Amino acid sequence: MQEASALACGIGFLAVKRILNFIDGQFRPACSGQSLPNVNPATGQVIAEIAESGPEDVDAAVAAASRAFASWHRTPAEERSRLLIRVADLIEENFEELARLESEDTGKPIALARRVDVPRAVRNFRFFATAILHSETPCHMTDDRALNYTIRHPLGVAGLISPWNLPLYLLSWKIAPAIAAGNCCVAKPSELTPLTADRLAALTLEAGIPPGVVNVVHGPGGSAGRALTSHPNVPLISFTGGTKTGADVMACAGPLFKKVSLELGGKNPNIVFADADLDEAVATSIQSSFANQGEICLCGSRLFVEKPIYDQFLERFLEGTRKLRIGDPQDASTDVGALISEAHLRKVEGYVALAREEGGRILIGGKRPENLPEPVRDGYFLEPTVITGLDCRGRVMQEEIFGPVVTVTPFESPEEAIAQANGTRYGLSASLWTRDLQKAHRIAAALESGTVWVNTWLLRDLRVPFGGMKESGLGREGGFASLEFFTEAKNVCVKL
Ligand code: TXE
Repeated sequence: MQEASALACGIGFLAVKRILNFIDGQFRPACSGQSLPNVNPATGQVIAEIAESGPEDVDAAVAAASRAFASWHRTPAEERSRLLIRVADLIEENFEELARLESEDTGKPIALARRVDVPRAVRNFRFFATAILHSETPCHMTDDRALNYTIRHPLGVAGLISPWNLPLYLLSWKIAPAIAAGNCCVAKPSELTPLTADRLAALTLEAGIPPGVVNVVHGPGGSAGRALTSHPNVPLISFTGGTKTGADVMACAGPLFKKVSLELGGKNPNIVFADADLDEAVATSIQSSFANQGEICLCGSRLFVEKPIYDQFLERFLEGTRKLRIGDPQDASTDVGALISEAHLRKVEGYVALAREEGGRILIGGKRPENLPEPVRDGYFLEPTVITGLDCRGRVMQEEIFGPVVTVTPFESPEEAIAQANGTRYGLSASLWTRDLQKAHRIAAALESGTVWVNTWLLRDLRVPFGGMKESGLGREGGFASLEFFTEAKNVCVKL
C-alpha cells in the first residue's frame, strides 16, 4: 500500500517520496500535475514532493465522498466501530514508522512523537469507535398528548483541515469522529506535514474502510483548503489552525451556512501562586513552555508568578530550561527539536528582536544553537528563550508566537493575575498552580478560557468539551460534543 502512495521519484541526486492524493480509495497525482517540495526542518533537505491540489482535485474527492456516503451512513454502528478499531490497531502495528515520519516531517523529537502523537492517534480512533456504541438520544412526553424524540443524522461530506504542529494527532481527532458518526470526509492536512496523513490514508484502506469514506487532498491552503471551505457540497468544516486563517474559513463557509468548528491560536497564561508545589510547578512549566518547541496551541506562553516566590521560581525555571537537550529530533534523548520552517523560525526570531525593542530582557536563549552535529547543522533550531520585563499590553505578550519563547511576569494579587491572564484576545487554555483549592475554583471560574488546568498541564480526557473562547475559536469538540458536531438533530413529534 505504501508503495502506491509514495512513489519514489528522482530530484537531482536525491530520491524523494511522492505524496499523492487519496481519492476513492486510490492514490493519484494532482489534476494540475504539479507538486510542492516537502522539507525536513531539522536538516533543510527535501524529503518528499506533494501533490499541489486545487479545486478540481477537491471536486473529485467531494464527489467520491458523496457517493460513498449513500452506503456508509447506513452501515450499522457496530460495523463502523469494528473498522475504526482496526485502524487503531494498524496505527499501533506501524507505531515506529509513524513516529519516525512525524518527527522527520515536523522537526519534533521522536521521543515526543512516541509519547504523545502516535498514541493519541490510536486513542482517537478507539475512543470514537466505542463512543458510537454508547450514545443515545433524548425522548420525552408532552403531557399525555405527544411523544417527542430526537434523531441525529450525519451531514454528508465533512471538510477537515488540519495544521502542521500535531499532524497525525489532530487529523485523527477529526477523521475518527467524522466517520464514526456516519459522515464521509475530505481531509486537507497542512502542506508542510503530509507524511503521516498519507500513511493514515493507506491504513484506512488496509483496515477495510470502503473507498471514498476517507479522502485526503494535499496542497496549499489558499487553493485546496479554500476549495473545500467554499464547496457547496461540503456542509461541515472542522478547522484547526491560525486565527487569521480561521477568519477566512468563516468568510467562505458563512454564506453557504456550513456548520463550522474552529480551533485557533492561543496565548495561554500559566499562573503560579506562592503556595504551589514548586517542584511540580517548575517541572511542568518547563514542559508547557517548550514542549514541541512551543508549537502547541495549548502551550503556556505567558508565565505569571506571585511576587514572594518570583525570584526562587525563576532561578529554578532557568536552571531546568538550561538542561533541555536541543538537537537531532531522531535522537531519542532530544528534548527540543527544530521549528517547522525557515520562515517560521524567522518569525519567532522577529518576536525576540521585538521583545528587546519593547524593553524586555532575554535571560536565556533567543538565538540559534551553535555546534549542532552534522545531519542537523542547517536545521531551523532556536534555543528555548525566557524573557522578562515586558509590559503585558505590548505585542510580544499579546500576539501568538508559537515557538520556544516564554515571558515571565510577577503579580501581587489573584485579581491582578486574573486581569493579566484575561488581557488578550485569545482564550484557549490556562494553567494555575496552588494548594488552595477554593482559590483554584474561584480563579478557574473567572478565567476566560476554554480549558483550565489546575496543578497540571495537557492532561487530556477525550470526553471533555475542547475549544476556545474569544479569538481562540468557535464551538467545542471532544467526546459527545464531537459526535454532536458531526451530526444534526431532528425532532420527531408524534401526536398520541
Ligand atoms: O496555519 P494556517 P499555519 C497558528 C500559529 C501559527 C499560525 C500559522 O500561530 O504560527 O497559526 O500556522 C490551511 N482556507 N497555529 O500557517 O495557515 C493550511 O493549508 C482553508 C495554531 O500552519 O492556519 C493548513 O492545512 N484552509 C494552531 C491549515 O489551514 C487554509 C496550529 C492551517 O494553516 C487556508 C497551527 C484558507 N484560506 C498553527 N489557508 C492550533 N491552534 O493548533 C491555510 N489553510
